[in-house]
Amino acid sequence: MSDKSKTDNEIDKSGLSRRGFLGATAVTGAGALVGVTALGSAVMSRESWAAAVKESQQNIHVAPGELDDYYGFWSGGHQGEVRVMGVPSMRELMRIPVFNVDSATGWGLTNESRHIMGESAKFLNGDCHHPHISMTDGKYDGKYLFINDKANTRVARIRLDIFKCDKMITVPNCQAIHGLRLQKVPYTKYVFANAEFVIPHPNDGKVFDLQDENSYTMYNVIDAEKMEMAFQIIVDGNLDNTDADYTGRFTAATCYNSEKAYDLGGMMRNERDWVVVFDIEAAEKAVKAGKFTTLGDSKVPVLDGRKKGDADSQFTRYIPVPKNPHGLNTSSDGKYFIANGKLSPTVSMIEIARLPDLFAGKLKDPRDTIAAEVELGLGPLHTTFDGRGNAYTTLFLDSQVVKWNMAEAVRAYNGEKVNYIKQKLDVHYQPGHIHASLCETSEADGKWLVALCKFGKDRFLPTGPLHPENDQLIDISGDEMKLVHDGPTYAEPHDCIMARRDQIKTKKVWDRNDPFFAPTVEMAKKDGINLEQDNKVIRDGNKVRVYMTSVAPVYGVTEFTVKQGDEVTVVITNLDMIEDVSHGFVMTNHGVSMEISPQQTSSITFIADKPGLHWYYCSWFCHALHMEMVGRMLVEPA
Ligand code: CUK
Ligand code: CUA
Ligand code: CA
Repeated sequence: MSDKSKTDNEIDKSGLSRRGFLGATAVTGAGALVGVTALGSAVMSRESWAAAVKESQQNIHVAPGELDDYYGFWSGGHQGEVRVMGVPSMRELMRIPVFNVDSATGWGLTNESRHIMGESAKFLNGDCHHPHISMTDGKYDGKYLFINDKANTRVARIRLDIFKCDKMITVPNCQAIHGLRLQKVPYTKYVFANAEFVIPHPNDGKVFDLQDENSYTMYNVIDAEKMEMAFQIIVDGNLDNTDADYTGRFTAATCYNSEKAYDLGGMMRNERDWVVVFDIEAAEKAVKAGKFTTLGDSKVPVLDGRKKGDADSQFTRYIPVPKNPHGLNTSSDGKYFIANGKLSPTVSMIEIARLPDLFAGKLKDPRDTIAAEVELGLGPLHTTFDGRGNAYTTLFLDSQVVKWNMAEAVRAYNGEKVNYIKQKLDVHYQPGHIHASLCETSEADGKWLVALCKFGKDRFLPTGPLHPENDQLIDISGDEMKLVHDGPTYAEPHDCIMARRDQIKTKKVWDRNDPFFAPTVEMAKKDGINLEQDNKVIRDGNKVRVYMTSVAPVYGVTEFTVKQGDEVTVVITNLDMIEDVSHGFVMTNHGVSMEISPQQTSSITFIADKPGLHWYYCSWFCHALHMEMVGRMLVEPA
């Protein structure tokens, strides 16, 4: 860290010895990282917190009949879904299954969802981290939400008019999509997705050496509308998190394993790793000019963004920053890419206005783009913004959120005596991501902040060895941050995003022409079926298609007969027009369940492998006679 940053600020007062811990010698192993944590040394008891926040509770009480001001979209982590929350009430409004299998809606079971998941429907798990809403002119346009799957190297898109996933792609030639962000300006043409792990190319079992020049990972650029790969850029090192700027030209990504090491000690060897900056316009031009290669069977254009000796590629620059940096956040004023130091108590502010000169070869040293290296505390992971010039950074090891002023931090770095640290707030405990309302748009409004804490020990009723995480809501509308709510969450919302409620416009009833179930409509057409009227069984060898309507509280077909071993597809069209009258379809003892909301068509395929009478029933309580909404499948022995 720079000596320049050692000014007379609050950090110094609160004791540098503890803070110096990670400076040079900290790398004795992961145990040390958690060892010094504040887990056992919370400054206030749970009870005293409760008393302290009582008065600010008024702000978050959303009374019966009132609506929240913000939609929050929470990643469900390795549970695989997206959760929709109301903010500030922190009430869960809905869940959107994405990379998981969902028993209620039939996601992963229905033909419509499996069609969207494609080949990857064979995976029953996912690990999502980064939900982001599409933008136009740097503001949320409410069209889509995108999210990564680290576990199976996928990216999914959710339509925000129906709150359903409508596209999913597997990123080729890569392992583990982690960081994900969207182009902000002029609109979300691209999704930027970091493949985290370095792998050999081709990965065919002949080479296992990560130092080999054909071992690398790639920055992935996806066409957001088509949900197809646009191009890939090979990088040095690995990739962690990413973000885009407000000019539309640059993106940046953190690398923690510049060492290309296999193990913990190796990955912590270098005092500095780097931020890779991508010139997306230059990359686009190269692709258009056909100056790319491809890998194996894949047709995706691949650009080489690695250094050759000292020479930079035309698409990339590598800016050294300390040490195993993690979060990468673009300040909402558009001025900085901020890399969060993790193993360094600093964040590095990269001045975006200096990047054109860096790419033009006008700067001697890539480090000349650093506006400040700001000392904040132990374990900075992610940073967010209030639109008033302040940034908020999570300190994982200190279990704190630190509020700091960006302009003052730059002045302090340049030698002025300014106290850029505004406040440190204890959170409970070990915060990772942090998100302020509208913070990744030019409309950051500085009202609410959510700190997603990895440990919730002692904040909630005990639930056995597996504890919930703790998402804490913090009021940042005043000069001081005030903690107002503890929200237990299931494994594991790495990240969340908040949009004003007027920015999300949903449908109340399905449109019959919705592309979500278009393949099923197409199939019905081939069978000569009018989905809005017909109740018919079509036999096609050992394939049986049962078409039925539903109107509360009856199915259009209440009995059908098949032969043992037949492949049965049940297609149901819910003719109810009334908002909120969803039906379900469950075939008992067949692992079959699905949702059919008003005006929706849903279908599911299974093998009728057991002779006998099998009841099917409606699973959503739709009517006073919901229990009576049943039917029978009669299976004749083979
Ligand atoms: S990562 Cu989890 S705390 Cu996947 Cu965005 Cu930083
Ligand atoms: Cu239809 Cu319950
Ligand atoms: Ca490293």
